[in-house]
Amino acid sequence: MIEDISAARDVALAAVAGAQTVDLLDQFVAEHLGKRGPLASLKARLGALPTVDEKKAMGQALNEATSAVSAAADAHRAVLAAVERRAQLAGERMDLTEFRRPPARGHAHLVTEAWERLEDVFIGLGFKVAEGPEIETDWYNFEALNMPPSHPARSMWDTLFVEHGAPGSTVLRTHTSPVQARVMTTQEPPIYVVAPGRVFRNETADATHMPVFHQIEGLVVDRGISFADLAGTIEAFTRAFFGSGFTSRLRPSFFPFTEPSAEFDIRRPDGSWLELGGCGMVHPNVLAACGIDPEEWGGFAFGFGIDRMAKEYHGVDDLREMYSNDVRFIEQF
Ligand code: FA5
Repeated sequence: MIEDISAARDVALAAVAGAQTVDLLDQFVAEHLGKRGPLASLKARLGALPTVDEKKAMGQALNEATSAVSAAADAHRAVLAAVERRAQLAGERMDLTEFRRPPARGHAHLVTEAWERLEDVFIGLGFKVAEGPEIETDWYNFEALNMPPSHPARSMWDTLFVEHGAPGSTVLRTHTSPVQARVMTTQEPPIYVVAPGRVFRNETADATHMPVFHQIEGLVVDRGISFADLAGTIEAFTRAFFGSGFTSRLRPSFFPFTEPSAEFDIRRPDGSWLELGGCGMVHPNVLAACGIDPEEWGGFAFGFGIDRMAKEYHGVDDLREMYSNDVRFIEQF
């Protein structure tokens, strides 16, 4: 009988070891260790054994065989369960690579970036930042700047009027120069300010003109200020903003609020010139209109286009591109 028990145990162990799934394993365990299994039928034969010792020995052999098969089944079940769990996880895995891409980050508008860099450069040169309203009175936009009503120079700016107050008394500011007057009427010299801001003109958009654009104004009022200070400031700013390969020049020009007046151009490393803005020594009439004694104080002012600077800085061909909001264009910067 002991051989029968060993044989039944070996068959059961082989079946358990060969099971490929937990289900099959359970089925084999039930078959081999169950009530109708080979070990159970051997147990039924115990009663027929002649001696108590034999019954005891065979009973013990049967128990050991059953325990061995159970232990082998438990061990194999743990292995199969782990394999099945891994397969299940692999099957349920979701492809989340799309979400692992870093989210696309935007950036400030090219003009805003230029505006902020300009402020940084001028703050580095010792200037403070001032601002004024976009809707201005005729007085600040023109009259304080040495352009009395019906002065012909007013036609230098294609003015947009706002229906407010007396006809023609309120305008969308055509330049940032009114901030000069706002600063001079509220601050005591010495004054060193820049005033970046949005300005408006009744102009048709083209490659170098927008009806809404941005300027930065500079104003210095102090004792003993000369034209050389103006030229030096423009040169220092040009190199700080564009780099040392760039330089500047001044050409005689006319603005009612500066005397003498000039336009300034930036020379690119390839030798070509870009017209950037106007400048000059603050006109004594402007100082006087703002309550500053022109006998004691003098100064210079300048104003130039931020949009054109940003266009130049980034090598953009057409100002209108910068306002098209076309992602294919924006993503290049
Ligand atoms: C003025 O506006 C004067 N206020 C500048 C000034 C300030 C002179 C202080 C003296 C003292 P002007 O109209 O030329 O000047 O404009 C100055 C700059 O603004 C131009 O050189 C150009 O760079 C920019 N600009 C003018 N019109 C436009 C436009 N439609 N679109 C984009 N940029 C423009």
